[in-house]
Amino acid sequence: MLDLIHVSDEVASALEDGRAVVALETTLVAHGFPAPDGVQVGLGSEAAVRAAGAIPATTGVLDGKIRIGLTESQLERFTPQARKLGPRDLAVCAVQGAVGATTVGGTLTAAAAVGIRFMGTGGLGGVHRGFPTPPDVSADLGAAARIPTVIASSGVKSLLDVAATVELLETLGVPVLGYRTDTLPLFYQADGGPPVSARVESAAEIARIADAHWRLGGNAVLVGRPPDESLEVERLIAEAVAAAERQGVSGQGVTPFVLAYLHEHSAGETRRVNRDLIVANAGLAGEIAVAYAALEQ
Ligand code: PSU
Ligand code: MN
Repeated sequence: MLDLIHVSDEVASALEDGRAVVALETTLVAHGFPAPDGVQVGLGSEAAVRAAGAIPATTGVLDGKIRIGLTESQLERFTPQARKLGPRDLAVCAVQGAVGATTVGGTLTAAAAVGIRFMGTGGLGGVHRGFPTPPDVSADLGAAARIPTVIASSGVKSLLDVAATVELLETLGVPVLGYRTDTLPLFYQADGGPPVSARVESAAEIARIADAHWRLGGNAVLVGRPPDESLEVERLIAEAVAAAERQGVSGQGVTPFVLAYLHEHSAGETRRVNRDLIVANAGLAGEIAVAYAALEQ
C-alpha cells in the first residue's frame, strides 16, 4: 500500500499522534472554477483548516500515486485537463499514471484507506434533476453510505433534485445535520431547502453525534452549513441545466458544465459565493475534527 498511497510527512505524523486531520478534494480545484481560481480556493481551504487547529490533507492522484497532503506546486497540477475521479476511478488513474482530481466520493475513498474521518467541500453530489434516462446519481452518495466520515458542506448542489437526494440519503442511513439551521442549505442559497434530520448548534455536538453514529456501525454524517452570503440563482440554474441537455453534456461533465455556466452568467457572483462557502466549510470541518480529537483524550 505504501507505494500506491503517499501520505505527506505532516499528515502522517498528525494521524500517528491522533491529531485532527481534514481531507480536502481536488475536483473543485480542477473542475469547479475557472483557472487559476481553483488553486486559490484550495489554498484558502487549507488555511481555514489550519486556522481551526487541524491539518489539511488535500488529496489527488499524481505520478501513479494517490497523494494525501499536497504541496502548492503539486496543487497547481490539478488543471482542467485532470481526470475527474469518483470512487471507481482512483485505482485506474493511479495504475495508468494520469493526473486525477478526486470528487467527494473519491476523496472519502482515499481518506478511509488511511484513517481520515473528516472532510470539507462545497456541495455533495446527488440525484440529478428530472431523473433522466439513463438516471444520473452521484457516486458521492454510494461513498457516503459506506465510509465513516463527517462531510461539512453547504448541502447538496442545488443544480440537483435536492428533495430526491435528501430522500436517498435517508434510505442510505446518512444523517443530514443542519448547522444552526432547520433546513438543508441549497448550496449558494441559505434558505428554502428541505428539512434536515436534526439541527445542531456546535462542532462539539457534531463530533459527539459522529462518534455515537460510528459506534452504531453508521457511516457518513452530512453537515449542512448555510453560506454566509445567500444567492438566489434558481432561474440561472434551470437555464444552465437546459443548456447542458441541449448540448448533449452528460455524466461526469454535467456538474462542471453547470457550475461554469453559472460562474459565467452571474457576473462572478456564484464564483465568489462558491469560493467563500467552500473555505467556511473547510474551517467547520477543522473545528469538528478538533472537537473529535478532544473526545478521544
Ligand atoms: N462542490 C463545489 N464544487 C465542485 C464540487 C463540489 O463547490 O465542483 C464537486 C465535488 O467533487 C463533488 C462533485 O463530489 O462536484 C460531484 O460531481 P458529480 O455530480 O459528477 O458526481
Ligand atoms: Mn453523475
